[in-house]
Amino acid sequence: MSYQEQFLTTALESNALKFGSFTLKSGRQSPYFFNLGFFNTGKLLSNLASSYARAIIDAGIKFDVLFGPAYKGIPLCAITVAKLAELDPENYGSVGYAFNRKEKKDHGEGGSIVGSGLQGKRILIIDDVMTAGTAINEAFEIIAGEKGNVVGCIIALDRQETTTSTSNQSATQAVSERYGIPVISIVSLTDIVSLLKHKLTEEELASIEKYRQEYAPK
Ligand code: OMP
Repeated sequence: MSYQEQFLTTALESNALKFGSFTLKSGRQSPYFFNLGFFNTGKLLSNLASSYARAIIDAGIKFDVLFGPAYKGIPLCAITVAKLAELDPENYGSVGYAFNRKEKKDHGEGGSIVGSGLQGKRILIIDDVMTAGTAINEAFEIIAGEKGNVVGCIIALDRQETTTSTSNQSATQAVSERYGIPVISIVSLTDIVSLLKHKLTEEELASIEKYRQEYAPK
């Protein structure tokens, strides 16, 4: 079984991937929802970290710091950087990790970044899901403020949706083009449909197809 299939099977079993009717941050009404918060045990987190690490290693991206935007990115950068060091110590053993505080601290060391410094470093952003690309743009602003250099993004799920109804690019393609960087994912909506085809009902597949026609790049 590929790591993508393993990841999706675990997502289904843990209820991280659900089918029904969900209102997204963008206001869209989606027939499926992916909640990475359901990877909430040591075993599930280890599986999640392996999937992120495998996707990063496969893409061959070279970077100095893995940055996880608060709050959801915080455990993601920590578990993934540890797994990268375990799977490929030669190439990734010295990679750092960092995350931002939502509230600025005015005592101790101060500042809003915890972990490795970002200045002058090659940064890979790690996040959960990309729909319209709003969340990831905030991460770019934080890193630019710290004078870091973003060299890529890794997400768990690329929903392959456009940012606007008239756009002919998905949000990940738009981010990739805007910043001139690769945006990689463990899985995409295409993978959900192809790898879970036999585990989904006809109805679920039909509603995903309908949704896709509405929000996929034209
Ligand atoms: P964008 O900021 O529009 O790219 O949406 C991404 C964010 O939406 C994620 O960081 C989540 O907070 C949330 N989300 C999910 O977690 N899973 C989904 O399947 C869909 C969304 C969403 O609301 O679009």
